[in-house]
Amino acid sequence: MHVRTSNVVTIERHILDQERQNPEATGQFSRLLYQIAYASKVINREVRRAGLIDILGGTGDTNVQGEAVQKLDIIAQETINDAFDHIGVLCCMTSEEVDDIISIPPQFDLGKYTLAFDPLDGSSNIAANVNIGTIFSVHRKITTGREGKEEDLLQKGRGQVMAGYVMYGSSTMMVYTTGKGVYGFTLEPSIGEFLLSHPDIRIPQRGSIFSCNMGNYRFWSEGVRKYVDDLTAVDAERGRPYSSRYIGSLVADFHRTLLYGGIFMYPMDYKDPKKPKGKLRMLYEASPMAMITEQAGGLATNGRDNILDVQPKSLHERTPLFIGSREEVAEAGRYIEQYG
Ligand code: P6P
Repeated sequence: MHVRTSNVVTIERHILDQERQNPEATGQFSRLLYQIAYASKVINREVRRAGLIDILGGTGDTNVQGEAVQKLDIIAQETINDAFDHIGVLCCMTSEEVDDIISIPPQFDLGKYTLAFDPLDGSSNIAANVNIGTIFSVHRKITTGREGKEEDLLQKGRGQVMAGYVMYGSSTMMVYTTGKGVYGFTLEPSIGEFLLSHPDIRIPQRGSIFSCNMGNYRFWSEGVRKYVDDLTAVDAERGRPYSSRYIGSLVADFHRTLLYGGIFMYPMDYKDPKKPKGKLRMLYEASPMAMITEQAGGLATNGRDNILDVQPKSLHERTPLFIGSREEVAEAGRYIEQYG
């Protein structure tokens, strides 16, 4: 049956509709989103082929996090870098895969936005065919002069003008917000278009699932342990015990939390003295996911402060993360306030 195209909203049509509603739109957001959609289609193709051609397995290199780098990480990094460096919208970028600030090559025009991205989060799961993802965060340039500086990247999450992720899984989805609600698009591979599938994502105020790596339980603070003990108590009246779901890929665990509700936690743990603030990174993991969550009616904290109000001090800094339904994240905060 032929579907009338007037009922189908492609991401391009959605972006144009958003632009029409925003009189001072300059088209720079549109170009950013087009390129994100383009880059994610290229990465999607490589991810899907990973099982078929020999690009699985590490490069033998390690990234700034000291983590083994999978070849797909490099492909994703280069795909995003090459999709954005020439479009005249960005003044600089930062990526999980690159130690220092990424400047725009001199032959290209400079723009008034910055891009922070994790090109392929969860890549350690690639060989197991687990959902992985690209996470992105956009801020306006705040310093004088044409070149982007670290200060333009080290902004509080509340200043983001766009945040989103692409999840490569049973279907490939893009979820993003520009501060006017959260929209989900599903890739229709037969036509290579992202089609609007979730027009207004809202997270339940309370859920019934908690998501964290229980293997770290003994390394968490007393407050976090007491909260997890509460979630796993036998107390039907309070909806306990919660179900536990954890796949170890932030985009997959977050996406489920956003749609079903509940809480995702990566607390600080005392297991690794090199990571006193937990494992997840502020600029291109916690901050964009926090904007999406708040736009969907949820909450994200570091256990004490709203993630969006924390001033980042370095490009690859880590942060504890409690994110999801407002009621659970607030509950976790009360246990941490009372017990540390
Ligand atoms: P752990 C993947 O390596 C990642 O950065 C996130 O995608 C994920 O949430 C987390 O690490 C999983 O960490 O310590 O539970 O394996």
